[in-house]
Amino acid sequence: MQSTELDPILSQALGDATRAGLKLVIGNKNYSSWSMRPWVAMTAFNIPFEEVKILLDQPATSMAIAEYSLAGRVPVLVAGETTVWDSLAICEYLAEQFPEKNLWPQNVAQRALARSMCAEMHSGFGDLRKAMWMNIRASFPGKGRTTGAQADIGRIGEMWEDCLSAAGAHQFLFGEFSIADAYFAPVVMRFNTYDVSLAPALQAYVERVTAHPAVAKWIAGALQETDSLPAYDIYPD
Ligand SMILES: N[C@@H](CCC(=O)N[C@@H](CS)C(=O)NCC(=O)O)C(=O)O
Repeated sequence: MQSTELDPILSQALGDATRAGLKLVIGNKNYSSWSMRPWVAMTAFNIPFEEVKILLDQPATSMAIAEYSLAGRVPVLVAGETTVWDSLAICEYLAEQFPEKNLWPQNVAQRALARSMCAEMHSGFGDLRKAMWMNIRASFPGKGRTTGAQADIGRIGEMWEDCLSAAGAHQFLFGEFSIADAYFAPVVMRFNTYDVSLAPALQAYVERVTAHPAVAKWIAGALQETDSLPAYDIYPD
């Protein structure tokens, strides 16, 4: 009789995360762009986790986050004794723990590019993030187009265009959905909210990401939330 044995390295990697049980601490789905990234990645790749939501900008927010991470920010991933904070570190941890799921592109050059794009997103685009904050429920057409935000939109569009012309018009940035798409999903949300006009191929990508089941699930969660942060609900003149 033939026995089925798991590859020991794969089995150990799989074991660590699943045995521990994963808990992802996030902020409000409507506003927390950093929380959206690992949540979408985990959901897209069918990585089971318990969701813990902490409402942002409340008197008790800092204390509630401090129970999980002294960095004072969400998202935080708790895997047994291991705590991982910061969206990018969480995505890297998940990619390592679930190597068979290919959260990053499989090709080494594409993986380097995907990582560079996520790192640029993580440390950059401050003007876009400041002038065009994420608010999934809102509609702010034409708002926030500061010079800096427009430059950020242009740079993001260029990167997407390069990826999509290499991957194919109907694909995600690196073909299959990857961490890179999860990482740019909050930008897609902003492009929807602020009605950013894009070249047809980029608009089609925005629609593809918006319709991805994991992204659609996050949006549905944001639409169901009843808590609101008034400071982010009205765009000042
Ligand atoms: N670079 C961090 C940024 C995390 C961040 O700024 N999170 C915001 C919510 S989206 C937060 O926790 N704010 C805490 C607060 O408002 O008290 C990451 O990538 O995780």
